[in-house]
Amino acid sequence: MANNERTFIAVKPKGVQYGLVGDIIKPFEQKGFHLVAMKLVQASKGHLKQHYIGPKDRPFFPGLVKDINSGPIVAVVWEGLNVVKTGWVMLEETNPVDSKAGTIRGDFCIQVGMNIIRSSDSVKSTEKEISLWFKPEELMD
Ligand code: FUP
Repeated sequence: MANNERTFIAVKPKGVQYGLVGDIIKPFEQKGFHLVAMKLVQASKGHLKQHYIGPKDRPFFPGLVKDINSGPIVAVVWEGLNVVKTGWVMLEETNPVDSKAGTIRGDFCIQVGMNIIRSSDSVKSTEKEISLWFKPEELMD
């Protein structure tokens, strides 16, 4: 069991603009995960293209990059047992229409293009995402 598993989450610009940062961070703190790093950052389009490699050929990709480039995001790293999978359960489905009430996307958003939060979906992708957004010295033990 890896108690030091880490995940990367990002509150997207709309979540920051609508004052939802506290509501999105709180469930992770309450759950008992450890905060390892957090910052408000304006992502460049180049940086976002490196981050979103999976959907880069999808029709919604230009709109996705434009949206996340439209203002600062809050980038956060959490650590704890099974945090990647548990984080996904707490967020719920990519499309909020499929997300249950009581989850972050189930409670705070309606449209897939405005789903207010991003989370790593595997232990492998989380390592890449954390190193893309944070320098090693920004991560606390
Ligand atoms: P997720 O891993 O939940 O961020 O979801 P994906 O990697 O599948 O999609 C990345 C982002 O693209 C989602 F957060 C929302 C956006 N998206 C759309 O805007 N339209 C779609 O049809 C699918 C995804």
